[in-house]
Amino acid sequence: MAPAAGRGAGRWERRLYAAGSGVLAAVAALAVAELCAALVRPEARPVTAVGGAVIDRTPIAVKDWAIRTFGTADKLVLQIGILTLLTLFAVAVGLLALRSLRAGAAGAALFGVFGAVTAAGRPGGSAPDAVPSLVGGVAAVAVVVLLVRILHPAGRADRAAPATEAGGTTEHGVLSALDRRRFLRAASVAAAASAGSGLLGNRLLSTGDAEAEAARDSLTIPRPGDPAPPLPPGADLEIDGLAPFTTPNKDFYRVDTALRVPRLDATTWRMKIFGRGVERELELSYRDLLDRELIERDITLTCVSNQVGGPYVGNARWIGVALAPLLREAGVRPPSEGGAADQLVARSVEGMTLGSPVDTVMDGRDAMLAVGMNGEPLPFRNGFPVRMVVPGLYGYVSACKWLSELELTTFDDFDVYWVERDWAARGPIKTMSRIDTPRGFATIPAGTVPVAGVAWAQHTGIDGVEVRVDGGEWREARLAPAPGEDTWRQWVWEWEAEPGSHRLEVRATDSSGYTQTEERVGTVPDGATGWHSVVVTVD
Ligand SMILES: Nc1nc2c(c(=O)[nH]1)N[C@H]1C(S)=C(S)[C@@H](COP(=O)(O)O)O[C@H]1N2
Ligand SMILES: [Mo]
Repeated sequence: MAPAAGRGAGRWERRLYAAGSGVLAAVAALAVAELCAALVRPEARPVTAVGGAVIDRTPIAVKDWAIRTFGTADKLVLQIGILTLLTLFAVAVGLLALRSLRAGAAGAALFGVFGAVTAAGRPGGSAPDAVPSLVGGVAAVAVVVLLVRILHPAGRADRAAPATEAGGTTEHGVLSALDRRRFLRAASVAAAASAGSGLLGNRLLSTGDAEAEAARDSLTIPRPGDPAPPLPPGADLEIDGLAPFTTPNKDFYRVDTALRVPRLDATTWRMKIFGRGVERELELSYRDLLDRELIERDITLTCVSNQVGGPYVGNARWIGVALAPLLREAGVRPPSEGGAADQLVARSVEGMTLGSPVDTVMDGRDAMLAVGMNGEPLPFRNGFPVRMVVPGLYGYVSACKWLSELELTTFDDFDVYWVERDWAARGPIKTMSRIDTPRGFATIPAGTVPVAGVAWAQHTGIDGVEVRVDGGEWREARLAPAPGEDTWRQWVWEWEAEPGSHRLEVRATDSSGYTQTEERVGTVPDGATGWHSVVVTVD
């Protein structure tokens, strides 16, 4: 009886150690890759690259669901998911190695190759991006082979120490105290080496980040030659719970596919303008942009993924270079004047592409290459050093962050990133209104209650907002003034609230005379419609 029990326990101990070896191999791979990525570029980290590739391939419905469910944490959830899968794979590789070292090594190598191919194949990726994963793969193979060898009878056979049942070193036997010690010692060395290179890599990466931050902090955006007029008095109603007229940078929404925010160096940044109908290609540095006349405008940005009542909308005071004159300088004419290109494709450093209609960009609105946001250089997460902003177009068809080039082409010839993923090629912002206060499901005291929110119809303007209670008559809300047509407007309606459960609804009418439709459609493919409503309890 005793020997059988011992053999069973021995088998489980070996399996446990083998699984642990697999996990250690994965940790070693990521740690070594971290160090290499610090030397190549942060985007080449295997988890970042694989995560990015997953984002690129995620079906639109799933992506929409993820943004809705996890909000800005969607990327964190994705990375946790990838690490969980990697751990399972690593356990499998460790167990496989116990059966056959060669197969286990191949499994570990596969991990490296997968990361390498993914990293190099990402938009904006190149051969050097494969290096961190490849070196990580080599580390994984080494760790799994060195560790599992100790557990492995075949490994001992290699070392001319034939295993026998009597020696207790076969796959089924109990691990000898000597082997257990050797294993634990080797595992500790592997763990320590991983921790060392991981921490060093991480340190180098964060030093790079700190340097980029210091460089950004030392920049000053010149005073704009064409400043924004002061906000009309009362533009901000300053009601509790109502979104402020100007969204502070720290609260500004963020939507992009970058798992790691690019931290570019403004002093080496350059962009070019080229393509169809361009008579003189332009190449511009950050300095070149700052040396031009700068315009300053209040513009409300909105994401096409914003649900009715959603948070992906914000208003900022942008400083930048007017885009249309720049395009004219390059010899570009809009299609309405016989120009050859109808699509302006903006490309970012991470390979993202966004396409705007040339006619829209050049129709006289304040389309700009923005460098400043609310009195400071663009924050990294909002596109430092330079991004596009076009009033009236959803972000996905206009607001390219971390801009690297502008290419004139046609909608027929080129599908940009989101269009390849079933979003509409053209995305004018739909007229929308939102109730900010009272919040849905709030309990409020009876009496006079300010019902307030925001409404937007960028580049058209908001003309009226109406509120109704429990499907009753529509009541005109009071509109706060706005500096122009390109921002949202706050509104408020004083409600004599009586006890009970009530449903508040809002709808806006824009300056073209259009009143928001009640019909609810989802965000895909070109933006949500419908009236925002909240249900509240009055005590
Ligand atoms: N490089 C890059 N630019 C991008 C995106 C992106 O994924 N990558 N997302 C776009 C989308 S969908 C929107 S709504 C806006 C959001 O800008 P914000 O993050 O500054 O609010 O950026 C746009 N610009
Ligand atoms: Mo968006």
